[in-house]
Amino acid sequence: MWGICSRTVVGMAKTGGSVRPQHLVKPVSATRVAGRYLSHQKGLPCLPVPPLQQTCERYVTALEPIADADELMHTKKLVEEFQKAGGLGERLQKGLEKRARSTENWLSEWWVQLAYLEYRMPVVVHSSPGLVLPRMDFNDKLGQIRFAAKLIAGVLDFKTMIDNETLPVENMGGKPLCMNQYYEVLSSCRIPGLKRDSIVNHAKSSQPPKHISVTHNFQFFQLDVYNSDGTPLTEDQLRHQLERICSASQEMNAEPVGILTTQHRDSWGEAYLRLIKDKTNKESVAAIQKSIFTLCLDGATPEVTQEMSRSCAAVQMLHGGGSRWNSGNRWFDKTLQFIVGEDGTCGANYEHAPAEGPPIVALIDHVVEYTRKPETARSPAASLPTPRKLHFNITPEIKSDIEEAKRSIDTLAGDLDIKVIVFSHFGKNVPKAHKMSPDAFIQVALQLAFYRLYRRCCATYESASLRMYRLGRTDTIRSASSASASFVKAFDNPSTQNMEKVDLMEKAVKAHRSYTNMAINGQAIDRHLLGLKLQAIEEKLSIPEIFKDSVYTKALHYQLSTSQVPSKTDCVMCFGPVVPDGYGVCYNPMNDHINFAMSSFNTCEETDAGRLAQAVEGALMDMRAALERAPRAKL
Ligand code: COA
Ligand code: HC5
Repeated sequence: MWGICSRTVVGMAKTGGSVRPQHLVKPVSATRVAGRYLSHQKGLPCLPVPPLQQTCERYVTALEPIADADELMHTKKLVEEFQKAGGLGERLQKGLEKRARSTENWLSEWWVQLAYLEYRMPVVVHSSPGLVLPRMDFNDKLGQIRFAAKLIAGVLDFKTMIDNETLPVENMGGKPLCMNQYYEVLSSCRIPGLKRDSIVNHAKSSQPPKHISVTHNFQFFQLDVYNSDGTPLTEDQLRHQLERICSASQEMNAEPVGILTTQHRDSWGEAYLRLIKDKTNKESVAAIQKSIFTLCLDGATPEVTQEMSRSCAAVQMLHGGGSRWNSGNRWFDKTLQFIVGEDGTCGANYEHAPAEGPPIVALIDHVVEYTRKPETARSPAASLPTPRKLHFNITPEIKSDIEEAKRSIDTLAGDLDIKVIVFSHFGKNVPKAHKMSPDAFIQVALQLAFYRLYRRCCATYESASLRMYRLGRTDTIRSASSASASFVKAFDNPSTQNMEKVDLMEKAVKAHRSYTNMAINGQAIDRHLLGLKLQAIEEKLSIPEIFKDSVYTKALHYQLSTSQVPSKTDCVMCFGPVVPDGYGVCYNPMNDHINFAMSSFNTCEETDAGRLAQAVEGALMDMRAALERAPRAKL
């Protein structure tokens, strides 16, 4: 029944004759289309373990554009040693295959631990993405509250589909996708620990939460969003409740307890224990953690020119602008925070550990569509219970933790440079007309832009979805290939004929698309190599030399960390660089334009988000011009 990984299913509980992961067990309610989710999940294939020789070969090939000849020769020797018959590689491969037979997904749990819960940098900028929605049509407190009420109603509308298991199953290239991540994003929260964090998901408890948390002027509230009969509050009821929250939090000098969540995880882990020593604080924190999501009703943001307004909104969504602005009006551990400003700005920030961007974007697309519909039922609001203010007792110790967190977030906010651009000359339409994959076209343009700035190629990461497999997360598309290197080197060379440029472009685009196909089919190299390394640790064996090699470190030093996140709504997503001297690049290709958010750190003199943005625009334009100059027959 469970395909190739059916032998032992760990962490499973029996429910009505079938098995599901323990953490997904939910009581079956009368409204739920019982088992729909489960039977879909059961039909999904398990993530394969690629053949060892294939990964070794592909690893060496992937190094070609980023390692020099000597490095490559040395690495080739290490790889040969690793993969030889009876060697360490074979032993680890067998261990990994065994793990794959005894788990639902050999990678997912390792990945969540390593990429997120054991990663100790602040979640802010370093891990949690921001999402900027188009500016909405309001400009004052009343408009902010009205919109926020609609937004809550829209999320609850989406939640009904989650609760009833009636979400339409998504697919990629006609193949159904794993839907598990949708069940992880609401009512969940990250909890800081001393060495590693954890995630709690209250949606799976016997009494799932009925409230959201709201923050305004750095003060937190618990707002029940369901009536006692289980029906969600209507928009006018929600509006009334939000008004009550705003009136009860007029004080402007409240201690910004939420700013603690912006800290380095080890520091926050320690401060957390100090914070929850107090019973009131513990209860307040628990109410936030349990809430369905957090709504941040933001205060003012810096005044900027029209041209800068999208970049400024990206800052607001990514880190809140520092302690002087809205960074304290957050609980960054919360999986999902919606952010609504007074000036029509709105968007979200999400803690990445439980899910990738696409399910969050699908939820937000639904919410935006919902907010555009006229208001439906109206109900009397007078008898609703007062939203509960979540109090915090601030001891001198906690006060000093807050001050330290303020200093750190201000440094981080000051260091981050972010540039949002709308590339308006074309979108997916142009590459499609030239029979090229739009995503590959954009990635090749990024390679050209980087080469033009630095005269070299760099290790480049693009997220590929593994959701074709049960509990699948991501693998890496290595966008710097030998084909892209040949293209970028030839493109600005005056002796290269246009025909040759176009030919090299087509080859680079094809190479990228073929790497993408490999990755989404579970045959890329990065997660497999990681798995082999972790298997060595698990079996208490020595770490293979290929992982101690400086080239391996170089291959993982992603100066370009990129991700395509498409959406129906014309929005832009953003995240920080993953290395101090790198760029974060998130893009949303629409039919006739492309939204980009580029980030870099000011402390690195070599990087500049604005310069990269300009270079990408130039690269896209020049690539189109080359295509248009080529004779039609060629296309
Ligand atoms: N000629 C004409 N059209 C083409 C084409 C070609 N040679 N190749 C592709 N297209 C079309 C596709 O049919 C598709 O059409 P649509 O707009 O009607 O859907 C469109 O162009 C886009 O395809 P492409 O640009 O190749 O990209 P993709 O949609 O397959 O996406 C990835 C590629 C890597 C982004 C995707 O596979 C993926 O993994 N996405 C998830 C990434 C993710 O999780 N990000 C967030 C991480 S938190
Ligand atoms: C709102 C969606 C933002 C996208 C976030 C994203 O792409 O995260 C990547 C996840 C992964 O596993 O590839 C990581 N990255 C930001 C470092 C590219």
